[in-house]
Amino acid sequence: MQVAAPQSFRRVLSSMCTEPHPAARDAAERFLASNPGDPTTYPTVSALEDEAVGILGEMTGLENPHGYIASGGTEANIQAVRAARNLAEAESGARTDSPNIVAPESAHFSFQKAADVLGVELRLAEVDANRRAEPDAVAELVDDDTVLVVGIAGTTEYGRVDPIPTLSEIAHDAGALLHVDAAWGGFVLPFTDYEWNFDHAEVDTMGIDPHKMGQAAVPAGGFLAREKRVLDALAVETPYLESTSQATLTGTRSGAGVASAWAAMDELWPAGYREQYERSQANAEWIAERFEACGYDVVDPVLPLVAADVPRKTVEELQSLGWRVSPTGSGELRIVCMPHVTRSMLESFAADLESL
Ligand code: 0PR
Repeated sequence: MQVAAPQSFRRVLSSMCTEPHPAARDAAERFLASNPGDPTTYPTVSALEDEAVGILGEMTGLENPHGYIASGGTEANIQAVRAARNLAEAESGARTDSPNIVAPESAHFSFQKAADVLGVELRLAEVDANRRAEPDAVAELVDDDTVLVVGIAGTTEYGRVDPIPTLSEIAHDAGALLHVDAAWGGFVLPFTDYEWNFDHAEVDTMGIDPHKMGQAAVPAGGFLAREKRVLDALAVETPYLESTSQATLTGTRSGAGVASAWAAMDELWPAGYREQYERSQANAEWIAERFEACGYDVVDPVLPLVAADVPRKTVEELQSLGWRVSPTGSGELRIVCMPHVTRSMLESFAADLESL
């Protein structure tokens, strides 16, 4: 049987996946059958994982990072909630028996999954007119049972960066942890002036995904913790493996994802990622202007992600021309300027848009 041709990214505009870097593709293939979940049996991929976590630490201002290459942003978010819940439970007398987490309403839907599987209440705070977390609204929802406050560094729908230092203060004043979701933004934010990382604020945990702007193969997410005790709060004993404990959520993991994350970062950090950020940001600003020239309202692209208020009928027509564009919750057309989204691709998209 002939296997179907792989996905072409030629007209994909709303995805957060992209064409892996050739070095990442090659590394993924070489490590397809290895399992970093069993480091004594697969020491090579395990060593690559340690190095990959080290590079993620450099990117996020964390000298001594504790963490691992996860399956993606969803796993990192679940693990952040799980660690915070477990630590609160382990506090003397268990701090709460009805833990909650507080996130801006712009948070990715994976927090709903986390809350559901972990039996934690998810409280969503309204965002401000600029679509960023509003500290007062977050503070209002935080109470003695709050174990985690979430800030987003690059929101899924509009690429917004929350005021991380202020959110961190709110979290710590309440005895909670602060998690930053930089799943998408983490590979572009090092080249901006935003205060989003471990160095800028007392951040406890972070998700940052090599398989998004990092140009690694899927699946390659990143989970980082400032302190070892946070990762330890996730560990379970593994009696019949040579290694004695495991902090990851999944058991068998993709050696391909780990090796490709290492290879992409080894190749691209920092110069390659900086160039990519500059190219993507310029593309976002260019297409934003074209939308405006067509008379559509545009959400200013503070990171390489543009949303424009294009009527649903026009979006459907673009889709029928083969453009993969999906709307935001409020119905705006959304373009994520991933590495495969080139200027010539956007020119051809703009020509189609203008012809409608
Ligand atoms: N956090 C943020 C800020 C995200 O944007 C996403 C994914 C996640 C967490 C979850 O990451 P994983 O999907 O790796 O677990 N945001 C994209 C979205 O929901 C995911 C995506 C990617 C969707 C590619 C479609 C697609 O083609 O839109």
